[in-house]
Amino acid sequence: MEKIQNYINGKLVEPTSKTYLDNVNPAEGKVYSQIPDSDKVDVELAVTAAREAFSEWSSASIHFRTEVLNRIADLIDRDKDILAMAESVDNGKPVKLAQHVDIPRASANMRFYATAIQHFASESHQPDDQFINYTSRKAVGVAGCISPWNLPLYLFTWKIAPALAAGNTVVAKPSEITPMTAFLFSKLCVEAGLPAGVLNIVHGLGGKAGQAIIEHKDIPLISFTGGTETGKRIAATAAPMFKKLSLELGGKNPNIIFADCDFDSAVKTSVQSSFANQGQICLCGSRIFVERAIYDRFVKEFISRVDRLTVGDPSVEDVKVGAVVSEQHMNKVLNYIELAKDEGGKILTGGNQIKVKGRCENGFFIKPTVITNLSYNCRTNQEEIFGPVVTIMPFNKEEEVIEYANSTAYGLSATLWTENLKRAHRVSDKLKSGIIWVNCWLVRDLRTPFGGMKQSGVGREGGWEALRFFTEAKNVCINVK
Ligand code: TXE
Repeated sequence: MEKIQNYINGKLVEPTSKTYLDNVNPAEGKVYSQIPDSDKVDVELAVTAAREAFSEWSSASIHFRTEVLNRIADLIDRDKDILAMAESVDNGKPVKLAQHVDIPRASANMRFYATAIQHFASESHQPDDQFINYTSRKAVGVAGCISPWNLPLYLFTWKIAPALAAGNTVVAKPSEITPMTAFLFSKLCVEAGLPAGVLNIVHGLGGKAGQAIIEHKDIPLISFTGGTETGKRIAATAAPMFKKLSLELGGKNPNIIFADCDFDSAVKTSVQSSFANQGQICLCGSRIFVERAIYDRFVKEFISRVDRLTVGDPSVEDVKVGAVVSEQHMNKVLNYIELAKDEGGKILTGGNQIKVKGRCENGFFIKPTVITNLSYNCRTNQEEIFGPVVTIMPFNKEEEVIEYANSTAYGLSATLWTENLKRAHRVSDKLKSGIIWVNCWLVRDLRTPFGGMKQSGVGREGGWEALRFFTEAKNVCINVK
């Protein structure tokens, strides 16, 4: 059985404790590899390597850093099918989704920041002809990057790329639930000639290896994506240490459909935004609000399309919905379906685990589920479920749906369907979400600020925001007279 290794100081090494955790293939419900159960000793080795590599990497030319990051992107492209299959086996997502989204976007992350750093300017200000201010933005030091299991390599590189491009060195920990592509990625970094110690990957549990990264005194900045509860714990550790924090957390995103929408486009895209990646994307639209005039027609067409989604073996070409990421997560999602029933919800389709024949008979599959007849402020409509489960309800007036949409503790993204331009701007302006899509979903431009409001996060990733996060600004004012 394959044993994943840590990547420390340019070498693939076993955990100092020599202890490992089981890594489960969620589509088969079977252990298929082992991951290092790393601890603070391993983190210390990683931080030492990163600290020692910092001076050379941060003072290397931008051109050199661009070259190395682009070489890594080239190798991701070369090995895209291997990486996609590994992502699918580790996470349970359809291999086609990994091939078309996860892996290409991991490569795009590396390429984007490899060149963005070449255009990342700082400022100068001259209040009069006596003083000149210039702002220098330089790498901070050893960055701690912690990523989740839903888009493993995509979100892993989303943090590492800007951190490295800006000249930091990194100690990264992928989720212990989906470690495989980070391990394969570390091999590509060795092949690309990334200098030793610039990137260090420590595998293991959040509360052990992850916590050791968060609390390490020589890691001054932390970039985290994961659950809101974990984000709270990380902030509690990091804040008294005055660490710079970027927290990309959960969401409970509204998908608002007005009667004047492009109906076919709205219903087709709503199936995607509800169930892509088994609903395990923080940007999924898990609360659907439909204007009453088209509610019955929309529900009928939406359910008919949802029922046609093939759920099954993620390695099979036309499967749209694979396994959810773990047995524990499957049970969490199934418990929420039971809660919905207790709260008066009516299951329009799905609502149960399904047994898939063949090699996946022991896998963790949930039928895409649509629930109605719930109040907008019940727990099912307020808490992040993060699975193939959406609620749907009608609304009458614009003000009413804006209140519903803004009613949760989250504020990550929202989707809006209307052909009325004024309404698009008016409603977008009132929605408390960091990212809003109008008549589309998951269109990503890496230059745009990415992140949520309220309990969906702190700070912004993406574009210049990420490079600003991973650099420290210093302003120098010179008297030239
Ligand atoms: O994420 P966790 P989980 C939501 C979703 C999901 C919930 C929990 O609702 O059900 O979060 O998911 C590491 N110090 N999202 O439990 O625990 C952990 O090892 C340092 C939304 O999988 O937040 C992993 O690498 N690190 C989210 C990473 O944090 C710690 C995507 C995420 O794990 C740690 C994923 C600690 N104390 C889940 N505890 C999104 N916004 O996309 C854990 N970790």
